[in-house]
Amino acid sequence: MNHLTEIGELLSSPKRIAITTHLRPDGDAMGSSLGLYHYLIGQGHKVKVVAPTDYADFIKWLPGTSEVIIAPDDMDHAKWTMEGADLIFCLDFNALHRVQDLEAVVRDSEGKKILIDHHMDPDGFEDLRFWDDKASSTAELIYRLIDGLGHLDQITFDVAECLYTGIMTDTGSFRFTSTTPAVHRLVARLLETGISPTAIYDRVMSTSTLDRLKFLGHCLSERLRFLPEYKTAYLMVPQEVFKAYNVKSGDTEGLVNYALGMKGVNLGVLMTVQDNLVKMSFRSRGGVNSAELASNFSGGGHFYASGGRSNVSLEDTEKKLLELLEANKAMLMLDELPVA
Ligand SMILES: [Mn+2]
Repeated sequence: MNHLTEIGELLSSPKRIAITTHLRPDGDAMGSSLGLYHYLIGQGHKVKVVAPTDYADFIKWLPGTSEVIIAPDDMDHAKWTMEGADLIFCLDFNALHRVQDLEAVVRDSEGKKILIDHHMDPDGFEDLRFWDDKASSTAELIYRLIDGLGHLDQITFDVAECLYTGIMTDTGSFRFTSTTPAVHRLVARLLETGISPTAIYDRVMSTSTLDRLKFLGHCLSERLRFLPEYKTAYLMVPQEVFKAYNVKSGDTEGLVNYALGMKGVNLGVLMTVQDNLVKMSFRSRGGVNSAELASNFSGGGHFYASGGRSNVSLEDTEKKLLELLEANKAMLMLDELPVA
């Protein structure tokens, strides 16, 4: 049940609005947040975007990025913004712990919480929602919201650059199964504002450093295992590898897709050690439900893309993963048509 009408009513008079998203914001988190920001500013609202943590340089060119409050750098400002907001838009996450240190201040704020998201099973902290787990991205939902409010003519160049970036990054450059005809139609509408797909792709994707490419080479040659009996490939990357190649956690972005990209693989898994936790990413195809697999590691997400974490060692996490593969062998070996 979505609340387009109620959201439209709330936005029909000027409001103080905070927009927030999940920690370590990705292209969709920042693209949807800043796209909504530019639209709401254009409607005469007072708007601030608050990111719970800093985000990668490859999205720091987005229009409006210099106005974003990064909570750990300016916690007081982040807190007043939440406390003084009439409305708090919560974008691209389904559970309030995803805003990390902002969790209490968002929960306790008297502002109405409006969830806009495409992850499975939101935990229900919000007052109003605009949610669809079949949407390619939260940026697509922002477009649909603007369209639903009858404001497609308000999609400016800045709004379009932000939303395009969100959709492009969350669809793996328009190749995931969520890339529907409707997505291409709305992207066509974004391109009509004059934005350049070539320039945006280059700013976001053509950003490798020599260290990062060598790190990738090491991971693929030394850290990749293929288990044809489970149609699974996985990468395990211990902390010392990050140090040896002088790379950061954000540099694992996209690594898991190499595992899924192998012929005969229905499930790709990446395990890295970060902040004394094993972080896990799952990517799947066919009938393999990554979110269900990730739920065994305190995680979840989408049918074909999800994440989890484990607080035992990398080796013990691997053991647990192997048991899980054995228990789900029937699902992993299926080659049926996509069900989501
Ligand atoms: Mn997203």
